[in-house]
Amino acid sequence: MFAWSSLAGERPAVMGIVNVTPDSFSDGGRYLDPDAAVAHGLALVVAGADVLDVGGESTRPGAEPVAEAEERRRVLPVIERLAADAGVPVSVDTRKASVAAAALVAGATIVNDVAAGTDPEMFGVVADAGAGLVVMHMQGEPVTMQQSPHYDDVVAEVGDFLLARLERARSAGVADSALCVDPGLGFGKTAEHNLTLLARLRELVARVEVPVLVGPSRKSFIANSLGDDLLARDDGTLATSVWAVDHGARIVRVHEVRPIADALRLLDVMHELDAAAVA
Ligand code: PMM
Repeated sequence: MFAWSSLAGERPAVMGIVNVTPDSFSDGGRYLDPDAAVAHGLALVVAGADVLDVGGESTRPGAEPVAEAEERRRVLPVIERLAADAGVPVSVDTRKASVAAAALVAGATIVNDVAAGTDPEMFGVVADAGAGLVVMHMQGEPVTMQQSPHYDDVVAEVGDFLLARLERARSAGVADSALCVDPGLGFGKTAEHNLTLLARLRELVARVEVPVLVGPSRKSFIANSLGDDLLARDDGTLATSVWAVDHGARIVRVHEVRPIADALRLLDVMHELDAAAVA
């Protein structure tokens, strides 16, 4: 039985991204070869990743869906080897219950579902395997989600959605300790919506009562504030990751693990000193 509390205990956890895709927006094509993907995953663990997230379908804005057989072909060999050798839990980033089921057999212990159980079999597959689950918010579909995202109150609406999907996951038999939610930065949201979700993250954390994961890594809302080059996107990823953890997030999903893991360790030390000074 996977439980999020087992990942890093009191410490926030870093989820390292292993995209086995030709077209992800920041690392598409780099790790399409299984050997390269496995080597990258192992390097992320050395850099401080507490969990690895392996995905075979890009969900960047405008991305076309990937056929099931192709998605399996991309992720299964990588998951099998990382589950055997990485020494940390492996998660599969998929919207398809059949891919999730095969990945769980191959050794994954978490399903990261950016479609939050839109596939009607998904939550049952997770429950049967005793796997962990990330339930993420998305408005629309990757192909069209950035065309004109609209919310009256983005924090309230994302929270309502996540609570409803959590209820469905529980009804399907997923244990409370296996549940985690994600506001879905960049998934059907303007730059302002993403920044508002981060600014008011504590409200979401207080409402959902399960660990919150955030994925700011290299997303365009960062470029919107800091300018569009990869270095600025990594700087912004660091700032938003530290902010998110300081405002209640338990897990951050990132491409460049070492600076984030280091920054979060330092943040922890400062919080301990702060608590000791107050006591
Ligand atoms: N972002 C991407 C893909 N999967 N999963 C979760 N839970 N949260 C995210 O923010 C998220 C995700 C975007 O693509 P990437 O893999 O290139 O970062």
